[in-house]
Amino acid sequence: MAASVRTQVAKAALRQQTIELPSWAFGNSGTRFKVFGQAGVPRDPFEKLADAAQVHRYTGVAPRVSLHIPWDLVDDFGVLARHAEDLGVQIGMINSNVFQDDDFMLGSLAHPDPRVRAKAVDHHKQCIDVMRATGSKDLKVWLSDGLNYPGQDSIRARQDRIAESLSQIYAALDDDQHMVLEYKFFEPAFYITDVPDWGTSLLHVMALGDRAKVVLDTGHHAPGTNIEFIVAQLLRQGRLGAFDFNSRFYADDDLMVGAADPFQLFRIMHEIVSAGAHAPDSGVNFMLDQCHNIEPKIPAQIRSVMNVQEATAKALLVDVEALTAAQLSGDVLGAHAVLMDAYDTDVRPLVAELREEMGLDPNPTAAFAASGYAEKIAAERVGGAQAGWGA
Ligand code: AOS
Ligand code: ZN
Ligand code: ZN
Repeated sequence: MAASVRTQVAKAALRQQTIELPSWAFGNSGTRFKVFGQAGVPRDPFEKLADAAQVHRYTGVAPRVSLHIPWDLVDDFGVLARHAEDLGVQIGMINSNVFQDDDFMLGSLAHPDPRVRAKAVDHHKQCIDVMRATGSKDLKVWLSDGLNYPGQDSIRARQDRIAESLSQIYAALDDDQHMVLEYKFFEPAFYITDVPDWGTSLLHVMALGDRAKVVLDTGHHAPGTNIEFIVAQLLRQGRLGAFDFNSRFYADDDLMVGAADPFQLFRIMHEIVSAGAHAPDSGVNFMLDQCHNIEPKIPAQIRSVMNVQEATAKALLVDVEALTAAQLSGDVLGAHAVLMDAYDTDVRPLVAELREEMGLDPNPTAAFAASGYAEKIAAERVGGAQAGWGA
């Protein structure tokens, strides 16, 4: 394929790709040391959606917003969904929260007490009701369940309890609803996390059925983990349901995707593109899971969307014929060079051109800054809410 044709194919694919935003990225967040409040942050889920809609307005590729329950609890979710539509966005995945209730100190779906497990299962059923009310088709489960001390509980019994609890949740889904199970190697538990890795998540979702898949949060691995290998394996099984994109330098840092290691993001997107999983019907949801503790939140989300888009553009520019030929002939350096040529391409003109073709400003960051929206919300909103996380 000629380079010019590849560019056109890349643009067509980028027009189709969508990136989902987390509602919690727009609220105040921080570390356990301090939450620095920002002027103009949303006071309720309606305002979070309004801010998220700004990101879509200037990037054109972020039309969905994930909710977190109960952080985004409202009286009438139908009204919230209509509000989203009025703003030009939709409600995306519904994230459950079984990590902020005193009852869950020793776990939720893995808790030794059947009463607490039932309470955790019930919370997921409430989330499924929210999905019905908002039209969301995806339930996202992340469990903080784990142990701090050897001997604290039975490792195997906890896996059995999780399997049983998950099967009750899965059974409560409608036929057109799906669930995804996220893994994380540590924190808040430090000795064992009950769903610590992709293998454990995969075993659980495979036991549930076809409508259960794995969520890969890029910040949830030990340093040095080869994430693109995990992506490739999950894609082979048809079980990569979603990404929680972010960057890490140390642990679950939740910094902007592509900030710490843009090359890793490119390698991940290369696996995605090689498998055709960037297509809208591939079943992979490209989500952000980030907190913006010290930087302005809407511009940070805009930048993150652009980072994913640029990594995808580079992956789409890989000369597949040349790469395959080099790989099959054992040309190690030739194959590597083909990949690096794509990575080293400055794709900013390409995505700027794409935005103009989509009727958008080629520079979303500048366009948002010029819009006066940040000043407007700072003046209008007083007493913005905390994201619910990181206090
Ligand atoms: C927690 O570490 C996970 O990343 C979850 O996805 C969590 O629900 C999300 O980060 C909200 O803070
Ligand atoms: Zn996550
Ligand atoms: Zn996380």
